[in-house]
Amino acid sequence: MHEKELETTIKHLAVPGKGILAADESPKTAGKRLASINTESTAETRRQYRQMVLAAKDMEKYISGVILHEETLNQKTNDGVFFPKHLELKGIVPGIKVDEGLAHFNNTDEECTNGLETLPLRLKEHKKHGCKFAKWRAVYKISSSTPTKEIIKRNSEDLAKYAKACQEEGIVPMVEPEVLIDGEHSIDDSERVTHDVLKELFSALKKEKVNLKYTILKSSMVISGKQAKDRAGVEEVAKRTLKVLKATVPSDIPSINFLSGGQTPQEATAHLDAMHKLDKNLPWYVSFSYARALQEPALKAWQGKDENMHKAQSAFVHRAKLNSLATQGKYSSSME
Ligand code: 5MM
Repeated sequence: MHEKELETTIKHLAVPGKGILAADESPKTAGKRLASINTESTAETRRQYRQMVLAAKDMEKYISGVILHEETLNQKTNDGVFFPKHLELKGIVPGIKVDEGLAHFNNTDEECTNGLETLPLRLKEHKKHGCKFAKWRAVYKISSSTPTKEIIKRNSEDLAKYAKACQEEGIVPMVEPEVLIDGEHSIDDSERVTHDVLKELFSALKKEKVNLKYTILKSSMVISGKQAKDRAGVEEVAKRTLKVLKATVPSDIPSINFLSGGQTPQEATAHLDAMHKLDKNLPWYVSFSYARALQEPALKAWQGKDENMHKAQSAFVHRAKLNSLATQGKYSSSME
């Protein structure tokens, strides 16, 4: 294993007061984001979208790493610099999403993640582009019959195999088991499922001999379903999330970076902040790896127009700053 390399990457990612930006939307998802501002999705408009966010002045004060999509690796900033190089020059670690999306599991409605077969080859290529960490996402839908034990086992094994392959290439794996927020489920259901998913994940990582010291967990929060009637408040989400993490995540894990998963930007910041207000002695660094919760306000301000670029970039950096404050328990809604 490339211990020194992995250790350096962790040191540059898990920086107090900073978090990770997920800018790895597939062309399909990026298309939905662009459609929301009436902008056609082409390789060029997606490049402009990345430019808007990644060239924002001062983002490096709050962002330690960025997860990119493969398409972005070969695109350049307005100044003609490849995006991974541009990030590196700002002192930000470039990362890459390496899963190849979702597929039906055993002819059921549950989903597993594609991409393991071609992974070793792709990791070598991404490394040449300067990527130092990689992300793989597994998803779980909560319903009266899901997730099943079988899908939890399969996804955990795949996440472990992926993580092992990354470490063998000197790339830090970011393992992302996402328990979806969609649905009417209660926070109790979310707690139970998140607990089971994380327990199985860490058992699979152990079996595969993945070194946890060089692994980042990208987790969802324990939260009521988006359509649930009595949704739990901020304190409750923070309390339950920390309860599950403490019961399942070994302290060897250096950093836990949450996904926002459909929470509003304000909710995602408030939840992270509440965790830090509740407990000042967490065994891991606890931060963010948001996509929507960091980029949504900027996207709205931008509207695909050059003349709005500055305003949009300010909105993005403001959001990043509020989340940075949240990692220190210093956020307040009056700062919005
Ligand atoms: C869950 O999605 C990840 C975090 O984003 P949010 O904070 O918005 O929930 C995100 O990294 C996601 O994996 C990428 O955007 C890629 O998604 P698609 O669906 O395009 O593969």
